[in-house]
Amino acid sequence: MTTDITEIAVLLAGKSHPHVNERVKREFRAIELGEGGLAALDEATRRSIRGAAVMTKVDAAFVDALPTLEIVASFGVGYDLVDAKYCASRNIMVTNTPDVLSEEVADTALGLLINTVRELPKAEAWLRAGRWKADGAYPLTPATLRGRRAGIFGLGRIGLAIARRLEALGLTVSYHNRRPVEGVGYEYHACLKEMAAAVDTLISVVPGGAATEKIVNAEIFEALGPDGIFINIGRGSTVDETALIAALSNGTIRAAGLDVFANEPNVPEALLALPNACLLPHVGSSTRHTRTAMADLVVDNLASWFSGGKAVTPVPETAALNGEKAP
Ligand code: NAP
Ligand code: 8YV
Repeated sequence: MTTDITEIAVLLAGKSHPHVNERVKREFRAIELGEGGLAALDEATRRSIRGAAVMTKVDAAFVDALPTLEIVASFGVGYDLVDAKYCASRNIMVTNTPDVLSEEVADTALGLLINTVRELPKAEAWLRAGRWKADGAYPLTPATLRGRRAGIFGLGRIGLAIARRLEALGLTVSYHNRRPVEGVGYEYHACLKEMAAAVDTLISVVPGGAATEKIVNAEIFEALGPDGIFINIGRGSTVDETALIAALSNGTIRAAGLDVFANEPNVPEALLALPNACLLPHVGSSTRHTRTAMADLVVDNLASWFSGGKAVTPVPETAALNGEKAP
């Protein structure tokens, strides 16, 4: 018997990308989650839901409320909001959107690095405020990319794309992961603090979650030192923001460029007030091109799971479930 996948109930949870919504509505029986959340759905509807396209927290309570759930397709490569271990324990597949955004996010990381080091947003503000005419040239920047030694914290898909760009700019590159990456020539540091001490430019692109919570802390900023530049394009939860604000205020490090924050969209007033912090509103992947590719991958995962029993991009925690479902 072949299943007509347009009859399968798929939940749209969170502020999904419009292309996810359009495709899910066209290809499945879409159920939109209103402001009342899962509690507002009647029992029969909850019990019918077999898939979920999410951009929201998926915890044990969410999973337990949907007894026939088979797959959670999460928008974004980082899936720290999804309890993937719990899903695995319930035989529920979890997918994310890797690769399709790596080059875009790496571009943003490089833009953020250059803006931080060369103060380009502040130089543009100087021009727009009429100060070029009134006061003369923008002051020479104390920092330069010339001669910088970069350390990448999280040399994965995006980290590697950043490393290639840094090489092209003439920076030396080293990295820290829990394990060295095979076939990569960059110097490996087994310890984050050791790497921070060996470089002057620390670029973090590590996932969020318990293992990395506030892992970039006062000790790391001390090690990075007074000419240190810190860039975070990974997750805000990985940084002790209070320690970062102190390090930027008292000259422990020179400057920081941040695309991600601990409690988005709230950015601490103390960070906003710092002239040596270059701040972006989590725009790493945010082009129409890349967000559409991410949206397609969310729905392709659902379609592939329900038509062929195999997800396209399962997360490691649930990879063993792939192909185990009868189509
Ligand atoms: P990835 O390929 O899985 O790379 C993650 C890297 O981090 C791996 O090399 C991993 O190596 C390392 N790592 C993980 N946990 C670690 C730990 N506890 N200590 C040390 N190293 C650790 O992921 P990706 O596709 O490059 O994406 C990385 C992250 O970027 C995402 O999870 C997301 O949070 C963030 N992101 C942000 C934006 C944005 O808009 N700003 C956009 C996309 C992604 P080991 O496993 O060997 O440790
Ligand atoms: C997205 C991201 O901005 O993929 C990720 O992990 O952080 C970004 O690409 C986010 O997932 C959704 O807004």
